Amino acid sequence: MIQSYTKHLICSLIALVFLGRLDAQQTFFQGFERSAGDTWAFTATPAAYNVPAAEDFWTDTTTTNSINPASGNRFWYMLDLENPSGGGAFFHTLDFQTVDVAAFSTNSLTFKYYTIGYEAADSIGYILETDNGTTWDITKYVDLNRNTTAWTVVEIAVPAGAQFVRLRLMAKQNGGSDFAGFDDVQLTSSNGDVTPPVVLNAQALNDQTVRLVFSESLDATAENMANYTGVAT
Ligand SMILES: [Ca+2]
Ligand SMILES: [Ca+2]
Ligand SMILES: [Ca+2]
Repeated sequence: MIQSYTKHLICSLIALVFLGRLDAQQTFFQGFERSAGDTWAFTATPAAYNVPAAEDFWTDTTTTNSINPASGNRFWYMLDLENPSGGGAFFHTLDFQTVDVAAFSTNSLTFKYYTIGYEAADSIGYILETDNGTTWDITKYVDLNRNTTAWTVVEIAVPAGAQFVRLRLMAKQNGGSDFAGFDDVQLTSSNGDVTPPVVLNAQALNDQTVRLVFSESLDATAENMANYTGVAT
């Protein structure tokens, strides 16, 4: 009876911890799909333009000749930004809505980008600010790869104790053969680590031993066989 009660109590506590973790999380996402799933609002400067006749693009769009969306049906597309169609020889920017993360201890901030043929004078990157102001410190600019030729994930480290997250994606570029895209901009804030380790690879070393590679570090208790026999005491 006592044992049964104890088991019930443990199960309840585990459920509470699990639910508590689910509650203690918020996510903002922008996939440029023009859908309800795009919860992280942004402002484009200059305003979006889409001029096929001049091959000048700073806009969300569907698949193009050079780049497909990283996810979904649309992404943010850039071609020949130094143009008379609304662009020019300056950084174009996407500023994402300020997010209050004061209630959370852990932030995961990621986006995907794609570049083809950017030269030294061209540039694509981002600035992260953690105040709730409106200015952007160019000395914080992070310059990214000019020729990824594939969608590439950028993971931005948000400093511990950050009260706000503001993200500015940026690009400047001239020429009709320099293509780029942004997609899947996401900020997930939580208390504690809510992302479980995922098995990335399994290798049979012999008929009794399998080596597993996980997506994140496991602590040393993963090697303690007692942890696999039931509820630890
Ligand atoms: Ca998308
Ligand atoms: Ca052009
Ligand atoms: Ca160029």
